[in-house]
Amino acid sequence: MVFSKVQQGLTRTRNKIGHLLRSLSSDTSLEDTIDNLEELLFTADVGPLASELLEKAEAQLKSGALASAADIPQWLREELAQVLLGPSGEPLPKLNLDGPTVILVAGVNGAGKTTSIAKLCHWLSEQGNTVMVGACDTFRAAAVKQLQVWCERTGAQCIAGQPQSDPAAVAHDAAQAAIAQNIDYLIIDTAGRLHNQKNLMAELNKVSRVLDRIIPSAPHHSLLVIDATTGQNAIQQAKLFGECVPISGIVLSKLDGTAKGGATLSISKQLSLPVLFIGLGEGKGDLEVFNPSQFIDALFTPVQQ
Ligand SMILES: Nc1nc2c(ncn2[C@@H]2O[C@H](COP(=O)(O)OP(=O)(O)OP(=O)(O)O)[C@@H](O)[C@H]2O)c(=O)[nH]1
Ligand SMILES: [Mg+2]
Repeated sequence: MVFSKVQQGLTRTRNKIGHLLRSLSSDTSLEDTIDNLEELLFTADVGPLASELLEKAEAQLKSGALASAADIPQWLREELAQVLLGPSGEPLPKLNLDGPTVILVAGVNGAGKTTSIAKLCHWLSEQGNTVMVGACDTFRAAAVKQLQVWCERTGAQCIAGQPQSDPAAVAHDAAQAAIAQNIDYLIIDTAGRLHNQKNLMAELNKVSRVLDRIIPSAPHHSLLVIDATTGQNAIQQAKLFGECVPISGIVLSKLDGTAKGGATLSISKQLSLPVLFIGLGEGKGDLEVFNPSQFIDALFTPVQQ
């Protein structure tokens, strides 16, 4: 059931690389095989990982460690499984046993932060947790409203300030409210765009420091939402955000809207960060805990014609 949802979400990526995968198994000459593998890896947008895998395949075919082209698909699956980093255990463990566990959510504008927060509210409350959200994107007028609507739909409480108010002040109020009401998880929405990037990063840092002052070691999880359609640009974004808050995991949104699902592979490898969740649509239920082997199985499942 869940598996088919991931499969379905990856339809575009599977469509794009499926025929290449099949042509791999039917090739005979070494040259053709390497050529096709190269096309496949670049089409799948796996980034710098492509050259690494290609060199390895070539060496193994030449040495005989890989007997024939027909062995390549299985070999590729195994190689990719080693590259993908998923959550080790629970994706968002309750790290504060005496009070709210705080999740800070960051990312560039339009990445899917607010939608992913709605999905996380749904996911966490389905597991029996109480959830509160701090509307710290006070920069964009409509942002608070959007979050409030989602909170109504998911049953989470929303703490908001006045338009244009200091996001750190909202974070402060939200943290105090979460303690007072003995909430299990407090999720902090943040702005994706400010007047300039320096301000954005400074603000994120300030929100994070305020949270830590009120709730020990908060934020306990700092998630970076990456739009899967941005491909390799995501690496640069993650580095920038990582400089002001230590990112603990990635939420990869919009995998359903891209044929570049392969970018996932290089994102977790290049950042050495786990992908904790994947977003597969715009509804509150369109979020899955990232499972690398399930993801690879889905990627290698041909689209039924
Ligand atoms: N298809 C699809 N669309 C998504 C997904 N996640 C988010 N979106 C859409 O992407 C758009 C932007 O999402 P938001 O959640 O508003 O993004 P944001 O990062 O909060 O944006 P800002 O607040 O402007 O920084 C919306 O139209 C969402 O419906 C997903 O997993 N799949
Ligand atoms: Mg938003």
